[in-house]
This record gives sequence, C-alpha cells and structure tokens, in this order.
Amino acid sequence: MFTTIMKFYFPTFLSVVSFFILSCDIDEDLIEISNIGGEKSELLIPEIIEMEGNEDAIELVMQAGQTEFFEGTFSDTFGYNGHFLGPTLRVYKNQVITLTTKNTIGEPSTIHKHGLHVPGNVDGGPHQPIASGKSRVDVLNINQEASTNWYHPHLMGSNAEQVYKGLAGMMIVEDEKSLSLGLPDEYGLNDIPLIVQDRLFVDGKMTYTSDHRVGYLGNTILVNGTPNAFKKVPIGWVRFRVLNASNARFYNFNFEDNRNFQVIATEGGFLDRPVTVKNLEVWPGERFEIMVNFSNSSSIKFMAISNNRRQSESFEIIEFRPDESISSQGELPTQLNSITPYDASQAENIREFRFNMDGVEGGMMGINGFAMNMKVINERVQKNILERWVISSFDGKHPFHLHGTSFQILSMDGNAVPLHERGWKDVVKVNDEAEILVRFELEADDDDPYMYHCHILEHEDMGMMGQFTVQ
Ligand SMILES: [Cu+2]
Repeated sequence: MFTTIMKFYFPTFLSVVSFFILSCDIDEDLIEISNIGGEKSELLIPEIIEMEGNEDAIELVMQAGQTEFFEGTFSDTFGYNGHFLGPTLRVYKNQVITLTTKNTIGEPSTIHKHGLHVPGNVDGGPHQPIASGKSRVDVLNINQEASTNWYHPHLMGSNAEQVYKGLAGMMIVEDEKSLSLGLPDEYGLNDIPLIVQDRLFVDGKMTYTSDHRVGYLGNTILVNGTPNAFKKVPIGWVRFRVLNASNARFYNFNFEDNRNFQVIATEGGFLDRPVTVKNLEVWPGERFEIMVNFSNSSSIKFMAISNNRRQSESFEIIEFRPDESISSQGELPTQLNSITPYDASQAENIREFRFNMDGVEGGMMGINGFAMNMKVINERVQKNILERWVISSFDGKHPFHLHGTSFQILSMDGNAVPLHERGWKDVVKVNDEAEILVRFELEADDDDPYMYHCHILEHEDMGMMGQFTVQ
C-alpha cells in the first residue's frame, strides 16, 4: 500500500518580480550579488512523506514541467511528484521501505540515495539507469543513525543538468536518539529544511549553459526552490537542515549580525556535542544541521560568502522573521551522540586519490590520471576493514564524496579536523589534501559498484569519478 503522497506545491503567483544583479567591480575583493528590490516570498517547504509502517512503500514520479519562479515567466524544470525538487521522505532506523521510482522526464536517469548505507545494487549509481517510461523498485533497509540525506540522479554524463533542472529531494532518517533528545522536531515549523541552490536566471527564466571547468554558477539563490525567500520562525531554538544541493557553489554561511549558532550534525549523524560557530562552510553535497536561538527581535538575514571565483561573492540566502505568535518546543541538548573515533593506527590499507583537472586518459577530468570509465573497476575494497584514504588536489578545491557508508575525517590540509567536522561524513572538503578513515559493511559487486567522485556535478560529468567494489 502506498503512503499518501502529498503534492509538492509551488505557488503560481509570486507577488512581484524580483531579481539579483551581479555588479562586477574587479577592483573590489567582494563582488556583491544583491537583491535590488521586490517583495520577498515565503519559503516553500517540500511536503513530507512519513514512512511509518514497517513494509511501507512509496512512489516517486520523475516529472518534466514548468515552474514560475518569477511572475509571468516559466522555466522548464524537473521534479519528483511535482515540477521542481521533490518531497521530503522521513524514514526510521530498522525500517524496510520499498521505493518505486517512475521516470517520465523523456530521458534516462537514476535515483541515488546520497548518504544512505545501502548495498551497491540499490544505491542508484550510473549502472542503474531508469529509462523514460519505466519504473524501478528498490527495497531499502534503513540501518544507520538519524541523519539528513538526499536523493538525486546519478547518470553518467548528464547528471549536472538533471539536478540543475530540479531533481533533488531530502531524506531524513530518525532513530530513538533523535526522537528523545528534545530537539525541535516539527517539520517546517522549527525543524526546517534549507535546500540551497544557485541558478542562473535570464529575464526571469532559469537557464543552463555549460561552464564545466569552474562548474556551473548562478546569479540567484533558491532555497527549497524559492527565490528571495523569507521564513517566519518561532522565538527560541530552531533547527535547520542545511543541504548544499548546488551544482558547484561553495558557501560560507553566517548571519548578518555575526551571531553565534550551533552545529549539531554532519551528513551521517549527530556530533557528540553542539559546536558554536559564527560561520559555516558547506560545499556541494554536504549537509549540516544547525540550531539558531531567535529572540523577539527584528528580522535577521542568513548570508553567505562564496569564493568559487577569484573574487568572493556575497549573497543573502534567506531572511528569518522571528514571530512570537508561533508556539514551538525544542531545546539544545548538551550531549547529542557518543562517536567512537576510528584509530588511524588500526588502518589496514591506504589508498591515494588525486583530482586531475587536465591531462587524464579517457576524458577531460579525472582521478589518479584516469577519467571515469563505466567498464573499469578502479578499486577493490575488502569489507569490514578500516582503511585510510588520502585525497589530494593541486588544482582547485573539490568536494570528495563516496557511496555506501559514512567516514571520519583524519586531517584537512595537514591540520587537525575542526570540531564541527568531527562527525560522520560522506563528503570531505579537499583544498590541498584530506585524509579520511573509512570502513564499509555492505557489498557492491562488479555489476553495481559504488562511486567516489567530486561533487561539483560538472566535474563529475567530465569524468572526475571512479568506481569500487566492496566484498
Ligand atoms: Cu571537482
């Protein structure tokens, strides 16, 4: 039986055309991308589908459609059960769910469960295409900590454009701990998804043209598909699940008044304790849960500085409007988790990965000198042993993502790992070099291997990806 699917609603009327301009003064260190007027729109909240039963089933229908981001102008978009993005799926540890994905977008795609600990044959990588007009059924055994994950396509070669057009959705795992900590947990009210994406709008229309080297950068921020967003929030603690679902943009988030906020979770689960920060770097593919304490004050802007280009760019992401008429409950616990750190001296194997922007065999970009080749298994990993992976780059910053499990970071650029990155991760920021400790418990065979890759989606499409088995 299918759980009720609520439509992912997009308003057809956004009150006033509003847009952003890029003022390029190359003498300035900071390029301002500023909102030059127009009313703000209330943040759209993707509908949530609760998977509560034990053999629960859900169907996602990939659709092509049009979305009116700005009044009077329609953009061609994709979505799941709607026309842009998809519903948030909430699942529970130890649940078994059946996910049926129907593709009606007119081109092949896949559905990757980013962050889920599932075997290679249901991971949704490039070897599991769903032809248009066809469906695919994945039985997913949810066996991991409470965490914020997401689903998106992972087709070889045209992944970037499919995600860009709207194929992405959040998948929340809950467990006994997450339900008993007393954290804010009212979805959309004090437990709020923030799916941050930049898109290029020309005359109100979302456009995509290839700039594969830098990765695609837009001029407008969408949060949950909302341009120029605001969100009313209750007084007190509010939890945000921040997902950088942008193709290529790096964000360093902060509040305009430079207030403190708390990081409580990385991709794969809670940190041991909340970590106080004033700014938070989130690269493509990464998720962080944060807690912000709002007092009965005036509106406050959540900002970001982005430095993909040589000049930094400053964006407003969303404006929060504290509202005392909204009642909510939720506390910031002092202890969230107790993660046993992996012991680097116990690592039984070392692998090295180097990102290449040039001079690779079989494609434009690659890892260790080779572009991704669907017919080549690059690495064979043994199940249940601890490994140290060293990932380096001499040419640009790249977010390194691997499938199938969560890992721990051992070092970043030769330095100790910042406190707020000392949790379970599936993306690591690689400036010069990062080291991770990883152990796989599930299998991926030659027919359905796992992937490791740069999560700048244009780089991935250009070949900056490899595949590995676990047996
Ligand atoms: Cu890259």
